[in-house]
Amino acid sequence: MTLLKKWAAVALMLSASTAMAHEYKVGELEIDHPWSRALPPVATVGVAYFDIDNQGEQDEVLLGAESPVAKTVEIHNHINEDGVMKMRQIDELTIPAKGKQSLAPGGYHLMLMDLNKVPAAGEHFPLTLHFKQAGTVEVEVAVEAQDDDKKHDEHHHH
Ligand SMILES: [Cu+2]
Repeated sequence: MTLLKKWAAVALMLSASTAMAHEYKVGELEIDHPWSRALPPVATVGVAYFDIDNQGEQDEVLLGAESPVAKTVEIHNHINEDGVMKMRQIDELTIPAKGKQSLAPGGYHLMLMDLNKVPAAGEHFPLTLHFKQAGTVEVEVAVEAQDDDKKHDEHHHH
């Protein structure tokens, strides 16, 4: 009985440390630290960012995504059009063989359209990713409070 309890405790610790690492593996892919910025309660769209590491010998392709917090999820890129940064929807995103792809502010990102729930800082929400080879994987997106730069800016406005 005591031994069983010990094992249960170990299992619990292992799952807790896995959650903290916040990294997901599917096939040859490693998806690292999915995150999103906290949004104002009136927000209608959101974003999700993460890094994808492709350890495989073949290019991988992100085909799409979905989340219960949004009506649809689009893959977006930022492009410079006549000196103005604009977001543009793309059909798919390639992660080169033995390479990496970053979804980050100012570049590729997942756009959560028509939010039916605005996730607050400190919360997590599920996001399902569809890959051409590796198939489907569900990740948890961590909603982070506004970054230090933003806080810094707000401070200056006062
Ligand atoms: Cu976008």
